[in-house]
Amino acid sequence: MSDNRITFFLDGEPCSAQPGQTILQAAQPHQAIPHLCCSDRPGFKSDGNCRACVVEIEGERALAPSCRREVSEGMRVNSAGSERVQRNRARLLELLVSDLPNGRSSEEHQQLHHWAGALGVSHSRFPGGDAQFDDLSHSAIRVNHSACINCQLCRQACQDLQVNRVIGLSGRGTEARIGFDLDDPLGDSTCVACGECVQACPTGALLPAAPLSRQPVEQRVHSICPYCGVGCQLEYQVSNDRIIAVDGRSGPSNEGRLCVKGRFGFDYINHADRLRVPLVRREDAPPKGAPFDPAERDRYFREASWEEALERACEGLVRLKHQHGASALAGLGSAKGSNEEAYLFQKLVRTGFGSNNVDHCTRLCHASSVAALLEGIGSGAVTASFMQVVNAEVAIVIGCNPESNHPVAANLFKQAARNGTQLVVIDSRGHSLREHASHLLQLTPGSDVALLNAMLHVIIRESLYDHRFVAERLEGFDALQAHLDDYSPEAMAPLCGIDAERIREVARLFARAERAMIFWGMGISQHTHGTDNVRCLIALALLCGQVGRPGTGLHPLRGQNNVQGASDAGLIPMMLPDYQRVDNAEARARFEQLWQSPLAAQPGLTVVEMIDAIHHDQIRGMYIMGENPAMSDPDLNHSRQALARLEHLVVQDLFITETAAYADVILPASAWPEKSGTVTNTNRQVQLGRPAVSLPGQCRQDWWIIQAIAQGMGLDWAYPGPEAIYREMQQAMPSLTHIDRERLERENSVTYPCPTPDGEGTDVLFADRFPTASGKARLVAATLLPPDETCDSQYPLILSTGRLLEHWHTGAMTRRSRVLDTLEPGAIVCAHPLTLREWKLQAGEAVRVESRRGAMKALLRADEAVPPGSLFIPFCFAEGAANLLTNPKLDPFGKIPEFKYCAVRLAPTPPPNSLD
Ligand SMILES: Nc1nc2c(c(=O)[nH]1)N[C@H]1C(S)=C(S)[C@@H](COP(=O)(O)OP(=O)(O)OC[C@H]3O[C@@H](n4cnc5c(=O)[nH]c(N)nc54)[C@H](O)[C@@H]3O)O[C@H]1N2
Ligand SMILES: Nc1nc2c(c(=O)[nH]1)N[C@H]1C(S)=C(S)[C@@H](COP(=O)(O)OP(=O)(O)OC[C@H]3O[C@@H](n4cnc5c(=O)[nH]c(N)nc54)[C@H](O)[C@@H]3O)O[C@H]1N2
Ligand SMILES: [Mo]
Repeated sequence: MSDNRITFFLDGEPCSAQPGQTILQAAQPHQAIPHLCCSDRPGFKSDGNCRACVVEIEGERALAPSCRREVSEGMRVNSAGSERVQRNRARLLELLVSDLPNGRSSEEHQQLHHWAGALGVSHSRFPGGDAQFDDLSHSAIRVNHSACINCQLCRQACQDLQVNRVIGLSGRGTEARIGFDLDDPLGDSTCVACGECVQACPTGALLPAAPLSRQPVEQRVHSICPYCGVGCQLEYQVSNDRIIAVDGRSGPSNEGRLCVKGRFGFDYINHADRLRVPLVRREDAPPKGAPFDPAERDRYFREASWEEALERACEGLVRLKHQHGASALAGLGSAKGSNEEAYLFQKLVRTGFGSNNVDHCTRLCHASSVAALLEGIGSGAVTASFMQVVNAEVAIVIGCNPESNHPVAANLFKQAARNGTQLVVIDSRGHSLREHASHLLQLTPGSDVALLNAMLHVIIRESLYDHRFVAERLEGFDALQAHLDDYSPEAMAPLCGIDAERIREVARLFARAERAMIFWGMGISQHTHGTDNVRCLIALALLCGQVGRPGTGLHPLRGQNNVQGASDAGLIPMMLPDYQRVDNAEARARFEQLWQSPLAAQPGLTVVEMIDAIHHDQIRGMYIMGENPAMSDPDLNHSRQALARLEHLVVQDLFITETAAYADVILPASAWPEKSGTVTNTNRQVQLGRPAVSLPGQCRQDWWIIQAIAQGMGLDWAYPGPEAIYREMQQAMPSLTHIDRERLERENSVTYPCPTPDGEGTDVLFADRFPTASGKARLVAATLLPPDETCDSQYPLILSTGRLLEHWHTGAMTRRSRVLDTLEPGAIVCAHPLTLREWKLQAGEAVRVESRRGAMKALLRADEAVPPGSLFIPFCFAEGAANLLTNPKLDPFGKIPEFKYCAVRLAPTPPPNSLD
């Protein structure tokens, strides 16, 4: 690098630069040159049109924009040292400031204010603009066109970085200005409020609609987003112990980007509903299960000291264990907390409660994926990061909706598609990624095994599989080949609703690709045949040799910010940390030694099994941290009755959730921005979260509360903090080798497995062997099974449930975030316009949806993406809870319920005659 450096002169001083650098870049280490239209972030191009960065180049008459000109050997540049340059810059900034209210800039004008201040421009002498916020139509972002300098950074952020295509130029010449879609008000446009434009805007023309505070930023804290498994790195801007804004930081999985939740969804931590004091159920409270009205909290609960609350919490747990044995207790840990908390929680259940009755939301999520992956390739995590999509020729995106659920990963998919990756989207709903897809296969809900087996059939019949890979690295080929005989595309087409020729085309496309990946989500996993679905995907990738190289791989998009980490840490009833089976005596002995405690050999109960066990009086007491099963479990009437039946329930959360309403003791815990700890994202990246603000009221750290419960149950724990817990985890979990806390402090993110103390972790796994006994992967055949509950004349509509971009699961956090709640304020049922017509209903009308298990009410929304004959209901709204309807029947391997398919009807409108 040093060999070909060049020398130039900045205000007379010799400076060294790399060839190709702009003057602005080369000057950076020596002198900050004002600049607005040129971003410091990679991925942006500068048009050089703001001219705030002009410099004088000796030998040239006109001043030159330093962001556009490259340095050259011997070039003599005059910048801050030149009066002419400084005068010019100041005049330019004064002109820009003149458009602002009263001809003055303020903190909210961002870099413009900063540079105006630096050049001594306190106000403008030019006539001022009218400068109101001229577009207040959007609840997340306000627009002031008069502060806009047409620098185009917002357009680049929207179009190139996020690939959202909302911001463009409207008008011509000097009239040209940024516009949204067809020059619509922002609130009416297709904007998804990711706020990337706000982050890019240097002048405050685009700003958060309602900043939480106008005070100057006092502190900037680097951490991780608490929402999805992408694990975006971010910077909290803190003032007066409050988060006032959030910007993306350049982490490996987000490269500076965020989505609407990561940028605008943090005020939940300050919401009036936030628990601030421990609560205990009043002796004279209405019976559990009576409708709970949060406004009448004091009829149900009373405030207690920590001492009293903990004593009550532990007394109940100890008593039930004493009376009924260890198996009478169970715990649900959290994928929203840190690795350290998840590890402590499972250790508490295993060594304190004395059983393996510990689980978490992974059971409702990718449990079937993990079951199939462990069986097939010996490892449940992704084989490659989603960033590998840019190296793939073909990527199958099946049963997931990344634009709403992993938005920042979706942006990378869209960028890859723009650069030539063919995206094959396979989903029962019309898909938001479809505009970027080369193929959209809208299959019949629940028919993935039919479609995928037909693809496998083609690949084997046409000998398109990777013969060497099959011979050297796989077991079970002959059995699979024989099994697939009956699954020709012609035979499967009527079942899955995809044309036989189309099936052939996609099978050939995937098999012939040099590098191909498969991404999947809940549309695959949340079925009673979820494990079978994933077996087919594994077979597809393996047969074609699409694992172990860059641009290849199997990637179940993990959902919660820390569901990978919580699973790794052992929040699973059959697994100790790092997937050591509890019924493996050798593994157990190792943990008995480390924890100095006997361990139960019998696998524990899973989430939905626990609910049934409560009904059978097998489980009598529970400790639930950071989960909301009274909203997220299937068949809520059944699970809520179970929660009411518990003799003792301890809930540790941020709010009085629907679950906490059943509690005997409620412990006010720490929100993510208040804690220190590690989380592991979908890409196996272990990342460090840092506290930005202090705990409100009497809230305590989650790890501290878990430890206090452990002590109350007689365990001699004395962890001083998360660092000590992490050190113990490293002893227990080989996956964390070489990923020390100190290293994370420096690097923020390290991928596991990491083979050396300071080298990079391994992104693409299994180049040579699989972590199975034989080193080979196993192909497992899947037979066709219909969904557990199919439609009939009584219940003629298929119900599928899932998510909305703006809300998180049960809404506990996002419905308490102003911007997010305003964008999606209430319960909805989505149906195709044809379905509405058939049922003689109008969009906007309130309807009742009924299944064999329950009923709910919501407003109808017309949505052409939902197939006719189906309904889609997001499960985030308590007043219209989708899970009152869903079917709790489980996949036999993953023990995951069938959230994606059950039979319902709309009422009171009678079903049309055609369906009798
Ligand atoms: N905004 C937001 N983002 C989230 C979450 C959230 O609550 N809100 N939750 C996070 C969590 S924990 C998870 S697990 C992920 C989930 O992320 P996704 O897996 O994307 O979850 P779903 O919304 O449930 O969507 C699943 C997709 O499957 C499709 N589908 C339904 N049935 C079938 C079928 O039979 N076959 C096929 N092929 N497709 C089908 C649906 O149409 C939908 O597009 O999202 C994470 N991200
Ligand atoms: N119908 C239907 N149901 C589903 C699904 C579906 O697609 N359809 N998807 C399933 C899936 S994939 C999942 S992952 C589950 C999710 O189900 P849950 O995990 O039950 O849902 P969340 O709303 O994420 O619950 C998280 C809880 O943790 C609290 N919390 C947040 N941060 C912290 C913290 O730092 N400390 C503590 N102590 N508490 C905290 C929140 O207030 C909230 O109450 O839902 C499942 N249920
Ligand atoms: Mo999930």
